[in-house]
Formats: sequence, C-alpha cells, structure tokens
Amino acid sequence: MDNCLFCKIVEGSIPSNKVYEDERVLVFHDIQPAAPVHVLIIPKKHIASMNDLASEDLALISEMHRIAQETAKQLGVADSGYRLINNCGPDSGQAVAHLHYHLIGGSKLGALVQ
Ligand code: D5M
Repeated sequence: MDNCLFCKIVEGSIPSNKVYEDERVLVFHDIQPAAPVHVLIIPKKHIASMNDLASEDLALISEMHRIAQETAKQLGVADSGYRLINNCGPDSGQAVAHLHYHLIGGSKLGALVQ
C-alpha cells in the first residue's frame, strides 16, 4: 500500500530493528518505546485496522498471537508478564493505519485507561 509506513518497513525502504520475520509476519522494536520491552507485531499484508479484518485473515491473526507468545519468551517477559495491545481508530490513538499489536513489558505497567 502506497504511503503506509509499516508497508515501507515490510518492503525494507524504511529500516527497522527486527526481532522476527517470516513470510506473513514481521516483529520489530517500536521507535518510541513505552517500556523496556516494546515491539510491534504486524502482518506483512496491508490491513488498515482491526475493523478491516476479514474472515480469511483469522488464521493470520491466530499466527500473530502464537508469534507474540514466542516473542515474549525470546525477550524475557513471558513469566514477568506483558500486554498485547491493538489500537483501533481515532479514540484509541491509532497513529499508523496498518494493523499492529504492541507487545509491552519489562517493568510494572501502569493503568491502561486514563
Ligand atoms: O502505534 C504506532 C507505533 O508505531 C508507535 O508506538 C510508534 C511506532 N512507530 C512509528 N514509526 C516507527 C518506525 N519507523 N519504526 C518503529 N516504530 C515506529 P499506534 O498504535 O498506531 O499509536
């Protein structure tokens, strides 16, 4: 998708600090970390938001959850705990219109809603 930041990261025209990659999913460090561990888990396919998921995407979403579980282990937060967050739409603060999960941990996390 033209003009999508995360599509450009998938293509490699914008660099990222990668943690995991396969044919369908990419995991990379968030450029503005909110905690000691903060990575983004994205599908390589452009899906604008959770609202745009189709039933054909359900296997992909399931795979992203399995990769989140593995990434939490790899980054050492599986036992201490972490959050897996999706922002969808303006009120959530979604800034990048390419579906992504934030995996955040590595410290005691504060209240989610202010
Ligand atoms: O979160 C979008 C997230 O994307 C936000 O935490 C910053 C992050 N971001 C923005 N640009 C980059 C680059 N170039 N690399 C890594 N991370 C990036 P949202 O849920 O849409 O508010």
